[in-house]
Amino acid sequence: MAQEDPSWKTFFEENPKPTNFDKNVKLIQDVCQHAAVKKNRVALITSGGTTVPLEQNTVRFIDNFSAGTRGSASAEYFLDAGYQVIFLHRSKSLEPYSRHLVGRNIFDMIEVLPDHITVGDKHQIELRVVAEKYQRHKCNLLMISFNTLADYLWLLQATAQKMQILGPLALLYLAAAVSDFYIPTSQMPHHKIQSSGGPLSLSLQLVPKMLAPLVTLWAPNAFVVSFKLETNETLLETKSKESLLKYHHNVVIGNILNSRKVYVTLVDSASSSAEEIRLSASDLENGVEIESKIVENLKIRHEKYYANHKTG
Ligand code: PAZ
Repeated sequence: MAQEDPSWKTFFEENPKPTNFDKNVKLIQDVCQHAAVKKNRVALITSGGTTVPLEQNTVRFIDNFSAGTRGSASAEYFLDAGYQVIFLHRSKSLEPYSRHLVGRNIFDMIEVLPDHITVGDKHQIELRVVAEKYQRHKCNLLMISFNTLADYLWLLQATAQKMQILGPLALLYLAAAVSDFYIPTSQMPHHKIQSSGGPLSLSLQLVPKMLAPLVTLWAPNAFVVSFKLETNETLLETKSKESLLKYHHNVVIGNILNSRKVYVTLVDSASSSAEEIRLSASDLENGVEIESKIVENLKIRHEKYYANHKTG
């Protein structure tokens, strides 16, 4: 009997590519080829939540809580650490550098003078700090956006495949909150669901686990870091370890929904117990972000991984 396609292949057969896919993949390919020649490290950071449309002409969709805080902050720290960054993010979620201005009214920060406008005195220093960092790093930052789960998975697959050329110089940091459930395109109504049809029942399919082909086929030599989100702390370490055992990648970072900004655990295949990163009271007072510590930790792990790959 002929072997059936694995479910991840079927997913890509059944769900069309996003618009601008080829153009975005070309941009990603250029970054990877250039970095491979220069032997630069490249981090793919995925960030924000995926939507699950209920209709093909989408009026309604299922979404999740993720704002892209983790991904956008981490992108800045990876850039500071010397990485080139591909920032694969949910459209309109937080982005590196501009995140510092979210919720602020730009018109309250500028002064309008007779022949030009300028930044008001009160905001000069804070804007200068962020603007200088942005100017310094923007040539090493490629931002690609997605909306739906299918858009995200198409772009994830293509980016991982293009990063293969980088071997162990590639680091994948999968912080996006990706839906586990979806409605295949063939089962979605074409037009807006009408309330005249009565109460709505939805039947969602399981999304195939893409970490398996990612680790074994798409980017087999990359350093892969996944995130595990739980709401029940007692499950966190077990679930993180299970994920590592199942997919054989490099690090799983566990976090709890309500404490994710101050506490994470890292598990890897080499150590039997989890390493904790927790912000102290003085870190919080000084505005230290947990992502700075996560990236510092991963940079060291990635350096070791790269050195081992080269020698052996
Ligand atoms: O985007 P955010 O900063 O609000 O949240 C970050 C996060 C909790 C989505 C991330 O740290 C994470 O755990 N991502 C993986 C989620 C999962 O699919 O298990």
